[in-house]
Amino acid sequence: MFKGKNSVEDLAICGGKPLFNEKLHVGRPNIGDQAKFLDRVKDILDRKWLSNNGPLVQEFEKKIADYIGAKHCIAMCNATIALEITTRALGFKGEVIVPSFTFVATPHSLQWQEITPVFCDIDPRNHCIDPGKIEALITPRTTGIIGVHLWGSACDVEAIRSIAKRHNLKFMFDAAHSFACSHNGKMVGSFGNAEIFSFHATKFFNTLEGGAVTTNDDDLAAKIRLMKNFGFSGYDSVIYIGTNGKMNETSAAMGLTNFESISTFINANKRNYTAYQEGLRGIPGIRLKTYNEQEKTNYQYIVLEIDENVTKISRDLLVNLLHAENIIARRYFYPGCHRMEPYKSYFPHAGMLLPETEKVCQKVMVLPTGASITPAEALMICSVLSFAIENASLVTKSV
Ligand code: T4K
Repeated sequence: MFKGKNSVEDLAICGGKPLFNEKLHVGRPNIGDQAKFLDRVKDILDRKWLSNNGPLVQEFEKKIADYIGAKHCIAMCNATIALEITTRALGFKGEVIVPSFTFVATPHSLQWQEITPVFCDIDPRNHCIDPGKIEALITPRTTGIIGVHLWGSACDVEAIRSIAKRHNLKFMFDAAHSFACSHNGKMVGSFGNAEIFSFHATKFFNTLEGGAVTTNDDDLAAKIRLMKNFGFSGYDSVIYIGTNGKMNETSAAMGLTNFESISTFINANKRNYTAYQEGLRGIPGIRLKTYNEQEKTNYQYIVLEIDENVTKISRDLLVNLLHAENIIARRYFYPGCHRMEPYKSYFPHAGMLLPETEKVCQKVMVLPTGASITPAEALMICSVLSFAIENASLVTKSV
């Protein structure tokens, strides 16, 4: 037991042999009916219409807009480009307030355009931007606010809306994690000036690579639609700086196919979430993120907070132990965007203004879920955690 000293592999509980023969990953793709997907791909090939607003992309956009109740959905090649295009279309410049506790794509989409991301601290209860800390960051150069709906929940939309209104700022949401989720009974997708979804392979609902912007603003939607196609307004006329943000037909085929299985995917996540709830109950020092059962959620991330004062074993050592058992837990979003380049060099003291972000970055661990994980596997993962914590003194001595 925990015999090794030098490498992650040496840490494995069962004498060097991992508990799972194959790696269990966070973000293993959910895949719907393969035959239906392949039929759609065959149609694409027969039709010889592969990209540039093809029929499947149009069908996909309509399905998504109807599902979330937004007026417009513009499908994109990924959420990062969708963020870049939307922030540009909204006229963001100067400074924009964003949380640092997010995937680095959120601030990168701004910095890519030489807009300064001003990092705001988070609310430790939901890991989302703390509206109470936004106003102190507003300067004459501030043009907007981006909230990030993390883990399948939503930010405090109402508080952000009223701050934006008071200061005449535009605001939007990075909803990469929160497709198929609701907030106060309304589907995420039509809050703020616009919302962005990611349909990357690792998201519970994927289009291989992909993303979308949704909005109720007709003018904004029209502008974004042109900007994702180089700014072309006709065959020979360009009216904006644009880029290539188009979703291709194969991605739309995957999206339409997976959309037909969306409740199966959510049920699998929920089933695993319930198993994790049961398996983690009573393990001291571990808190599983909770969801408001009155709202819709996708349960796509199993998010734990490790209180090292109680577990007596560090979050990082627990992650290493899990990896040794082929359980590829992740430390999203360690170490925080403000500790990554170029932000680390630009704002070396940012951490002093982000105490909650700093704490949460040291505590969070994300465990595997999705249709390829079974509740039995989830329970075994909990047993590994329980075993490691019960034997904390042995483990910490042996490494
Ligand atoms: N905003 C937020 C809040 C986001 O979380 C993200 C993306 C974005 C914006 C930008 O969205 P996109 O531009 O990507 O549409 C992964 C994803 O690549 C990224 O989309 C996601 N967030 C982020 C949270 O996770 P990494 O760097 O952790 O990826 P990677 O390659 O380590 O993959 C994660 C795990 O998934 C691996 O353990 C293996 C598994 N995997 C992955 C792929 C691609 C598979 O089993 N099969 C696969 O095909 O970023």
